[in-house]
Amino acid sequence: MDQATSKTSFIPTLCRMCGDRCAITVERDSAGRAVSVDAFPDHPRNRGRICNKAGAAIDVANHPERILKPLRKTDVGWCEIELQTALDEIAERIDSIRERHGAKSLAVWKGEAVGFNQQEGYARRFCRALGSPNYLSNDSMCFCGRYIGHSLVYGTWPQADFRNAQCILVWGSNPPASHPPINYAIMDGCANGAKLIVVDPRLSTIARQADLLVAPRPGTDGALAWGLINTLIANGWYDRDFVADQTLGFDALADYAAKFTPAVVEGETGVEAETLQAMATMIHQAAPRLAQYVGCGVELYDNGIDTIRAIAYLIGLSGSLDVKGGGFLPESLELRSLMLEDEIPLPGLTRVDNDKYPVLHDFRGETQTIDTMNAILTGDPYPLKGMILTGANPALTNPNSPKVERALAELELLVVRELFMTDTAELADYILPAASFLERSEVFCHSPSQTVTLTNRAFTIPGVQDEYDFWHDLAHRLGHGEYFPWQDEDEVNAWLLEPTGISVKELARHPEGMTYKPLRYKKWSERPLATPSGKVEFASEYLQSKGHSEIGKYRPPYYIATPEPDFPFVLISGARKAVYCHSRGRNIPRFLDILPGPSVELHPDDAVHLGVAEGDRVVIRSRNGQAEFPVEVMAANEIMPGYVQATHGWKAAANINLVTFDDKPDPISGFPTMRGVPVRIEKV
Ligand SMILES: Nc1nc2c(c(=O)[nH]1)N[C@H]1C(S)=C(S)[C@@H](COP(=O)(O)OP(=O)(O)OC[C@H]3O[C@@H](n4cnc5c(=O)[nH]c(N)nc54)[C@H](O)[C@@H]3O)O[C@H]1N2
Ligand SMILES: Nc1nc2c(c(=O)[nH]1)N[C@H]1C(S)=C(S)[C@@H](COP(=O)(O)OP(=O)(O)OC[C@H]3O[C@@H](n4cnc5c(=O)[nH]c(N)nc54)[C@H](O)[C@@H]3O)O[C@H]1N2
Ligand code: SF4
Ligand SMILES: [Mo]
Repeated sequence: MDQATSKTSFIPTLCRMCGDRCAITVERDSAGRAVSVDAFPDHPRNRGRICNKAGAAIDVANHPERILKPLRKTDVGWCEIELQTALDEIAERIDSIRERHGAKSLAVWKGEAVGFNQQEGYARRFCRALGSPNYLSNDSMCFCGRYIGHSLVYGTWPQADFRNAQCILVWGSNPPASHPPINYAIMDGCANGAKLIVVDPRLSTIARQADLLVAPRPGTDGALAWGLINTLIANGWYDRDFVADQTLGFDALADYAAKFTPAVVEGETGVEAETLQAMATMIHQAAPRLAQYVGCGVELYDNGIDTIRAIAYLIGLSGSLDVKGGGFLPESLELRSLMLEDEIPLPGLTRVDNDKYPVLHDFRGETQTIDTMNAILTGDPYPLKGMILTGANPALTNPNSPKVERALAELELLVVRELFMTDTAELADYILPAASFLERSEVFCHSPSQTVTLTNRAFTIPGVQDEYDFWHDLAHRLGHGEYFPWQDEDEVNAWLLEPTGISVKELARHPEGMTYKPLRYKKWSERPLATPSGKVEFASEYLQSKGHSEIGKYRPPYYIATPEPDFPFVLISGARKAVYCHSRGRNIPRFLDILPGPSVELHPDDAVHLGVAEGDRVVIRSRNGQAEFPVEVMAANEIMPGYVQATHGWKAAANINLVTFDDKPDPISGFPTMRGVPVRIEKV
């Protein structure tokens, strides 16, 4: 490692062991090695707290299994090659594919490890410069379901102001495991007097803290939300002035909601009338200080977007849009954009998912990865031949893993940028060593606090490229150098910041983050929202024009609508465990000490019926495939009978995505059915 100095130094930066980007300080020893991580004391994101994943950034960066040289696949296995040779060969092969099949036959895929902001911006920029509409990412099954659901109603996703709330309502999220800084804010809110309602069919960590725990049948949250809407409207417990002045479609909403009587809600969700009433009362008493957060628990069902829309309506009805303690509408910093959408419009190009999800395309400008696998295998609507993939491991994280592996193996060229040899990297023609987050620098905005922070390189490794250097070098080889004119990431940072009046130097002096705009509320009273009408859209003409329902109507999830008698259990997959981020971290000893292996969570009565005890192995089988897990027998109140939970990210037979569905998508977003999967459980 370079940058050796004669003494120890401390570098403030933001953690990227998960997407939350808490402020940390990295200690670097006199040899230039990163040796420890601590919390940075006062950044609004984490306020001096970090989770136990942060320290392992060092283990990742210094890991003996890290890939430090480019690898080319040959008939006799992997062979190390020089970086310049690898880039030359890759450029040549991309050129050849482009000549034969057109630029659209090439795709770029960014994964969760390089998601949001600048690193994602480079990948999108490169794809655009190449002239391909096929930018892909993990976001076509993560987060943008929630983003789209809320944006259809409010033009963006309102950010819950937990610390100032009087009622905090969490749907399908377990922040102590998944988003520790959100958990800190929720706990602060509760300490300030807020009541906490958690909606989760499992007794998650946050559910244990709840003042009111609501446990609907998985996938039925939409019916619960409509029951709440009905109760609020029937009692007159909604903000009449806000609704009259700022919203469209209230009558349609009220009409549809009237069907969701307490009896109907109980029949559909299993939630009793008193609980529904208690929930509505707590919302009413706290309004407008209702801070609502929706997690990915409700997203990966085939009714996800409409469920999220129904839940989102509660913000507008309770008048909590953009008020203190409610759903805040952050203002952004006018950074330059890396996207190239205006410069290179790509008219007339169909995406490889056959333009099946125009709403996903309009809101996120990306192709659905699930359909991309089909397109690679069938050549329909056109051949997809080459892919560059960075920061993702879809062979374990996308549904129907065997198909994903077949499709990626079918490509004429697959380039994977990685830190480690993964199941996806194994399928590549070239593996390029990627810099970890400690080896790069970017400008990062934390929108709920409206602060901007510069992340700092703690060290670099010769021959290991950061994301920018890679896209830059490849673009120059392919004749698109004009779009990557900056020498390095420092120059990119300066270019991005230029219109803001904040300089890199100034930003570097503020590792605690700089407030770029003071927080202001009720901005809807001054200017239109970013919806087509400028109003809150309970009913969306836009969505209707795309062939979907104008309001977020409830449809039962797949497993209720289409029972599969041979598969009597229902699988919920993917509940986050505190240490592992998706498929990462299984090579980190300190994580394995905390959680040594996979498990499937089972109700004790189900364990008795199946004749299995803690630690016994079971096969989880769906009509799609099977996986094998050791049993974890839960307490009777921790999971519902008939439902099982297994977290994704484990390899080989314990890969739960051998079982999940890629063929029952949400019709609006194309999100796959990773929860609510009918399965059979058999003792091994
Ligand atoms: N440690 C760790 N942290 C992570 C990640 C990780 O892999 N590991 N991944 C990151 C990413 S990319 C994401 S998207 C986030 C996700 O983070 P969250 O959105 O907080 O998701 P989870 O923590 O999985 O919690 C989902 C909860 O939803 C519940 N659930 C399942 N089905 C339903 C349902 O039908 N209705 C309701 N109401 N609840 C349901 C589950 O029981 C579970 O408790 O986490 C991020 N943070
Ligand atoms: N069954 C089921 N499956 C799921 C989910 C679920 O709930 N249930 N959740 C889904 C969700 S929400 C998401 S976001 C996806 C995530 O799925 P992926 O995007 O595939 O995320 P990871 O598995 O974390 O893969 C990240 C890869 O990037 C590598 N990496 C780490 N740091 C860097 C870096 O700095 N640069 C580069 N180039 N590479 C790096 C890691 O070694 C790792 O192999 O999984 C989804 N899969
Ligand atoms: S929650 Fe933990 S892993 Fe995620 S950014 Fe914060 S410290 Fe890092
Ligand atoms: Mo995600």
